Amino acid sequence: MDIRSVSQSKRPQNLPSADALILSQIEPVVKEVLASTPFIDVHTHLFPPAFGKLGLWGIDELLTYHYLEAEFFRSSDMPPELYWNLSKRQQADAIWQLLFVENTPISEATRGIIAVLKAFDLPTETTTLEEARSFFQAQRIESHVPTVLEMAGISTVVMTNDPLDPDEQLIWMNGVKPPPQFASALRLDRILRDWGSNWQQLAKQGYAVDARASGKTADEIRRFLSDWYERMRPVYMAVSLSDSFQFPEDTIQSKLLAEAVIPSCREFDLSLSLMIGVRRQVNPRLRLAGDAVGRADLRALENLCRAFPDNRFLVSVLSRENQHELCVYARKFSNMMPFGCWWFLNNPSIVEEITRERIEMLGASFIPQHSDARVLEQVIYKWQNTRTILARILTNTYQLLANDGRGIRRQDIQRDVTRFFRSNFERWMHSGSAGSSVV
Ligand code: RAT
Ligand code: ZN
Repeated sequence: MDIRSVSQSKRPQNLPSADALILSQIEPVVKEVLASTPFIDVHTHLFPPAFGKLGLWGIDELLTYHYLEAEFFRSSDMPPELYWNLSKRQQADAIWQLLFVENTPISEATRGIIAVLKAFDLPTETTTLEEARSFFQAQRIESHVPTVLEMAGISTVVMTNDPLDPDEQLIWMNGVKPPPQFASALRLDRILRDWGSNWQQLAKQGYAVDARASGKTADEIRRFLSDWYERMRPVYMAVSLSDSFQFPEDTIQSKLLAEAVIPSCREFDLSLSLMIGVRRQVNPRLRLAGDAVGRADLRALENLCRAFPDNRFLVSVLSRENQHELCVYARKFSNMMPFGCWWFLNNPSIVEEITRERIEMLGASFIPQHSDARVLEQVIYKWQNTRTILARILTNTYQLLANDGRGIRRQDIQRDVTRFFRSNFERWMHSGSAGSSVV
């Protein structure tokens, strides 16, 4: 129906106003708004140039992404032990040869490589990687980073910052400050998931903690978090949790969460990001590619959101089977913000399903996606794919609404897209001083 074909004078009161888009205009406007709105990438593993070797970029890193290594081991006869003994360049060559030359790169992760090569006008069908290697070698990382962020349409990436990673610790201790495009996130996996192997690191740094997390341990972890808050100025704290995560329970993890991390988040007005459902190292031979997924019991999340109404939780769940429950909990607890289609979910068919479900249940009150990029240039294909899927979903959503009788204006679309990819996150960062670092 051409909504604008009804003239003003004859227009009954319940018809949409004259500045509404006609149905066929919705798709181009949605695409244009998605393309012109700079997004915030709320969870990545990227680092700015000042963090040196921690920041991964270029063709060899792209090809040895653990998503591709997992696919390589499916099609190769090479035992993982042999692969790990190769140099990075040899590994990249082996992956290129097997997944791109001897096979058609039809999986999501392999298509991503093709899209990145294409974005830089590099050959996508050669047998060797020489041209791509020369191109990346010729780039200066300081100017390459802003170019890539611009190509991906993102203004800011949130890093993953582990205060107990020895290499990263040194950088922060030396007073290196990330530029405003790189917001930090204080990652707590070593403390919350493996206290037994990590408490001594804190003890060596002068915090009065012990293996059983007794006595002053919780207070001392709060002192540790306060020191790292000052150093990193994070926009949130974060932890990934297994599918067996429970709260409350009689464990060190539960105690440290309730007595150290959650009170610290309140103290610094930071949200806590919970990424639930990963089963680490089901196949250790594959290293980073050896993690899997399990369905979690989201009553733990219910208990957290109810017990700590003054805390804010950003939540991503890895299992497809947990997605609907997550939406239901988001309707019950406004202190919880679902975000992203994480890791094994970041495939067009699943992103489409989850995002439609979230829109139907939550309107625009969630953060549809993050990239989880580990290698700089990945943001190009990951955000390209997100924009393509979102264009389809939003067009359909607005067309349904227009058919229901509500006129759709460009500013409605802009308001929703801004909310999804910027302001939901900015508002979630609240009034905390660090929030201002997200630009
Ligand atoms: O997606 C990934 O690269 C995973 O290996 C994990 O890093 C995950 O995203 C995480 O942050 O734990
Ligand atoms: Zn991640």
